[in-house]
Parts: sequence; C-alpha cells; structure tokens
Amino acid sequence: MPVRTALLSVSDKTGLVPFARALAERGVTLLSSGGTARSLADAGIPVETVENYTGSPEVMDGRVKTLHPRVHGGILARGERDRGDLERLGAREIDLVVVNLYPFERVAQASGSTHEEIVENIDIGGPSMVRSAAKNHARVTIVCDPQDYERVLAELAAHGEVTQAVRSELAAKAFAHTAAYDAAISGYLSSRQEDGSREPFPRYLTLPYERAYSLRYGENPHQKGAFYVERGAAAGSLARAESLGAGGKELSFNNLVDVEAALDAVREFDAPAAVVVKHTNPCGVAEADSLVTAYREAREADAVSAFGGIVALNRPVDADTAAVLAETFLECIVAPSFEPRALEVLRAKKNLRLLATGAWLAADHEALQYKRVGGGLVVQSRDASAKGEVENGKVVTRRAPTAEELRGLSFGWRVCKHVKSNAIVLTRGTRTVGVGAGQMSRVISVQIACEKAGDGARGTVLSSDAFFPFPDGVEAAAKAGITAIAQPGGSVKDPDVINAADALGLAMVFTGVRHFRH
Ligand code: 93A
Repeated sequence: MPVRTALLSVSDKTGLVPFARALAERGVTLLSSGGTARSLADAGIPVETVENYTGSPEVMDGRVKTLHPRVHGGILARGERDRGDLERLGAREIDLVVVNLYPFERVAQASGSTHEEIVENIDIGGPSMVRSAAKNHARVTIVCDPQDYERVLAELAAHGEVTQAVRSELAAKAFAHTAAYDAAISGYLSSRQEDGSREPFPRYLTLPYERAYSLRYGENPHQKGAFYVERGAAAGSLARAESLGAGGKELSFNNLVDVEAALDAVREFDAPAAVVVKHTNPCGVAEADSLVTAYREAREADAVSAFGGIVALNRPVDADTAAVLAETFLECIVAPSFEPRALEVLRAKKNLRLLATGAWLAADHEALQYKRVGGGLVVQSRDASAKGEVENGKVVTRRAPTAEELRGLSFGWRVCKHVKSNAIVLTRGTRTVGVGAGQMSRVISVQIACEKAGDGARGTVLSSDAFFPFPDGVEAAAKAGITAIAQPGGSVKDPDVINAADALGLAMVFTGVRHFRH
C-alpha cells in the first residue's frame, strides 16, 4: 500500500519535524490538527489543516477537532468497496496515521493538577483515530510512538510502502497503547475520593505490560517463560537495567527473581553494602567502609552457599571489588554501575551476567507489590524500611543490649526483613554470620542459623522476623552462645519468653513490628 496521504496529530512533538519532512519529501500529502499543523508550517513543511479538510472548525477548545466523518471515513475506507461512500463524504483515503495522545498520566501524576485539568487531558479524538487506523491495518499504518518513526521511514525506503507484517504489528501495539491509556484513566477515576485524595487501591486495575523477551525456560526446563516489563517502569528498576556481561547472556527466570530479591535487600543500606542471594534468600549480607570489604564479608558469611550465587551491590563496582568477585563462580552481579576496569575483569568470565541499574530512586520503594493467586491478585504496599525499629524498640529484659549488640541487632533486623519466614539472622556488627530461612517452625530456623554459623555463633546477636511462640527458640539461641535478640513481641507466651531470656542472661528488644516475607 503506497502512502499518499498522512494524518498527523500529536501532543508529544518529539521527532515530528524530521519525520514529517521525510514524508513530504517522498511526496506524501500531510494533514494535521491545529497545534501539529502549526509546528509543521513553522518548520516550512507544506501541510493542510484538518479544519480546512473537513470544513468544520475546531470547537469547544479542541474537544472536537478531528471527530469528523471525513477523517474517520478516510481512515476506515476499505479501498474500492468504499469508493462511493468516500466520494459522497468528500473524503480522501488516509494511508498513514501518526497520533500520540494527550499526556493524561503525566498530568494526573503531577502535583498541583486540578481534577478539571486532569479530565481535560482525557483524549477522545486521538484514541478514536488510533483505533480506526489500527482496525483498518489491512490498508493503513498506525504510528503512536515517536520511536517508530525511523522504522516507518526505513520501510518506505526499502519497499516503497509499509509492509503488511509491520502494519499488523503496529496495530497490535496501538491497541495495547489505547488499552493502557484507558486503564490509567479508569485507575485515576476509581481511586479518586470525594475530598480529592486518592485511595491507593483503585477499583479497576489493568496493568500494562509488554514482553521484553522470551526466556529459555521458566523455573524449570520443562516450563516455558517470558519476561514482561511494566510500561513506564522506574529508572533504577530491574526492568530498566542494562546487561553488560560478556556476550550479553540473558537472565533466566530464576535469575530475574533472585536479582530482584538481592536488589531489594541491598537498597536497604546506606553505607557500601553487598548481598549474596541463593533461591531468593540472602545467604550473606554485609555493610562496611568500602565495597570490597562489604562484599568479602558477605561472601565469607556463607562461602559454600555463595557458589553460584547472585550478588547485589549498592555502589559502582570498582576494580578492587571486581577482583574479589572474580574469585568465585557467580551467576549474576547487579549494581548501579561498573567502572571500566571492573568491567574488564568481570567480562573475562564467560557466563557471568552483569546488570547495571543506574542510580536508583527512592520512589521505587513505594511501588505496590502484586502476587497472583487463583483467579486474582493480592496487592500490597511495600514493607517500609526497618531502619530505626530496633533503636526505637523496647528493652524487655533485665539486661539492656550493649552498644555493640545494638549495632548488630540494628543491622540484622534490616536483613531479616529480606529473608523468607520463618527468618532468623545472626549478626556480628554489620555482617551476617548465619541465616535460617523459610522454615515452618521458628526454633528450626534458629537451629539452622546456628548450624550455619558453627563456632562463629558464639557472641553474635539474633534477629527474628516475628515473635517466638515458645521459649524454645530463645533457649536454643542461648545454647549456641547468642547474647541478644530483637523480635517484634506480641505472643501470648511473651512472659515465658522474656523469663527464659532473663534466666539465660540474654538482652532482648521488642520492636513491635513484624516483617513476614512469603
Ligand atoms: O480533545 S480531543 O479529544 N478531540 C479531538 O477531536 C482530537 N483530535 C486530536 N483530542 C483530539 N486530538 C488530540 O490532540 C491528539 O490525540 C493529539 O494528542 C492532540 C494534537 O493536537 P494539536 O495538533 O492541536 O497539537
């Protein structure tokens, strides 16, 4: 289908002028709505206004500007079959439609926008044209993303037309685009309260995702898998991370899940920190004065488990840290960035995936979390920082923790939040010594953490993500030489648990906050 007439109506004018100029140079006649036509005319590109074409002026401050049978008839006509109707309408066949919509989401999210402004940014004419053109993809090309301008020009240069395969693909993209646009509108309207505030969980929730790539397989080789990325995913998120490893080997399903767990954990800390993750649980975490020390301590916390692990770091990876990272077989390293000399060292390792997220945003921590359950989704706000909860907790034992014990508990408590329940974390200063994760009984988690720590358990402190239902966990801890405990408290057996701690000389802090992770 050769492109003779194009209709351009865009809010985001990025790349518009060069694209339109290239079309005009190919002999394409351009039609445009008010603002778009002005941009083109200002750039000296010949353009006919939609008003002129329809003979109907824009009215109601632009609410009605392209909603006209000459526009929609011209887009929807099926060639020969509709020739008579086109003539009766005085319409021309429109072969290419270039539309992007009023920036509803940007205006709705901007602080200070009034409800009236937000509603005015609900585009009606734009999506109508997008849908008309996408429906008629047998003849018409729809472009709703400036990133596709180059591609359309390349098609025209190579084939003198946009091929059917590309028209179909752009039509599918266009319907995803209008669907996401409508989802945002319905999300806004259904979360808005009478007093103008917003309810965090809108009644209607449609999440716009685009497939980033198919995975080699899912959690196991007999399962299929794919990675979908949220439209508008925040900078600094896993979805936006750049792959820098040798050969750019893609992450697997399990890698992606583990990387997210590791990233989430390492973002907890302000000082240079490293987290080693296996099967979504941290096996070693440390915070230190330098990144290399933090990583070395995190790895040594459980060097056996670190083999084949995923490492997340919260500082740009330098050459010193890279040299130590290279000593162990790792699956993946994720960090804000990698210094060139670090990249050189790490790229020498063939199958090691390297992911650079760029600087991360605090806002990412506020995003909602979703989990699928049969036929539905459970949605929650993120578990807010555990920072300060131990310091602000209540000492419930006769003995208060020493400054050094408090330092260990404060760190361990923040690690504990990232370990699957029942979570027990043993720490010495700002490094983990043993982690007990994912057990169905708390006392077993204590035993596992102690076993992992071995002789190193003596003199450490223990953090527990939820209360001890019985004194047995405290007794097991004391037996291994643990000297202090942080836990939320709140069990009916709290008096027994406190008595046990007192009898064994342990210090204990109740934080009053639980950090289950499932
Ligand atoms: O207000 S609308 O819903 N009514 C319309 O008839 C209409 N036609 C195009 N919005 C309409 N548009 C939108 O205007 C387009 O989707 C595009 O975002 C914008 C381009 O306007 P202008 O060319 O005047 O800058």
